[in-house]
Amino acid sequence: MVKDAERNIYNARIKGVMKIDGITSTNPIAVGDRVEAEMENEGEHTLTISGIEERKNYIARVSPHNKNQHHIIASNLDQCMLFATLKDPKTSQGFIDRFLITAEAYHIPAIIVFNKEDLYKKKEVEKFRELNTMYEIIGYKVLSMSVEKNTGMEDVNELLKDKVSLLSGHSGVGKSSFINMLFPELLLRTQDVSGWSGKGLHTTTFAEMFDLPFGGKIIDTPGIRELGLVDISKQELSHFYPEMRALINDCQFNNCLHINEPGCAVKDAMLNGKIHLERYISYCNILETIEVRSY
Ligand SMILES: Nc1nc2c(ncn2[C@@H]2O[C@H](COP(=O)(O)OP(=O)(O)OP(=O)(O)O)[C@@H](O)[C@H]2O)c(=O)[nH]1
Ligand SMILES: [Mg+2]
Ligand SMILES: [Zn+2]
Repeated sequence: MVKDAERNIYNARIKGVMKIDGITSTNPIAVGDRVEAEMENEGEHTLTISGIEERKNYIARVSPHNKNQHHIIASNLDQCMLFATLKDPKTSQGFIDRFLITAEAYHIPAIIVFNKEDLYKKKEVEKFRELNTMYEIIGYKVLSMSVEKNTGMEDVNELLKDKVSLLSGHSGVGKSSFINMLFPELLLRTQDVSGWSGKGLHTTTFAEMFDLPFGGKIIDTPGIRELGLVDISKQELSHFYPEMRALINDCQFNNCLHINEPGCAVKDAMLNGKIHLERYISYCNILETIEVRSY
């Protein structure tokens, strides 16, 4: 679907084969793209897309269907907001870190928003405090809210104002519920997570961009289960951990992976408590999942 400057919406299709950026992606056009189009049928409100404007930026992940292809999640973004929950469903720190790494790799500022704070018991309150401190210290904004109880949402809206923002996160974290709160007339489909199995349940099935009533745009996306990192080598991974990036030049070896190498400034910082142990562990876990490619 294409929206024009007057906010008319058209159904559109792509003319012929378009190759963009020389990357192999499963979707040649992504939400956020600005396109050139020709009227196909005025009465039926249909367009033919003939070109895509150069992207300011984009964010991609490994296609869940084919690990050799990229899937462009969205383009022309000012920031991305990860919606996370500590309960129903639970978002793991590993998943949060993979999201942050992806955002760093594509140079897009990331914000973490914890939703469903109304469900917190003592255990979750403590967990939130810990994660909040851990991420804020290294420079990420962290917010907490409940869409259900309408708490904490003003601070989130404040950050969205006049920006183009991507909303991402697991299925069931409340992305569409949040957007529904902003546009009560919209009635996007949301789904109850009671009896949620964690598998195959996606209420939102395609990404869609909305104009915010207070200025800016927001993109709702289908929930993602796993976030496959695109084209990041073992050697590069620590560059996408801001707290490690600052220390890398102090390592004795310039190809240090910060595991067992002597004179490693990153490991020293972890042992001295300057790098959070949980972040270091997530680094090690993600490092292990990166395949060494031979060319
Ligand atoms: N307790 C509680 N439930 C919430 C809150 N926000 C949303 N929910 C519920 O969580 C469920 C899932 O919400 P959705 O908005 O469909 O989640 P989504 O992130 O859009 O999911 P996908 O479209 O599958 O990616 C719904 O039953 C919502 O009512 C909240 O703050 N607290
Ligand atoms: Mg949804
Ligand atoms: Zn090192």
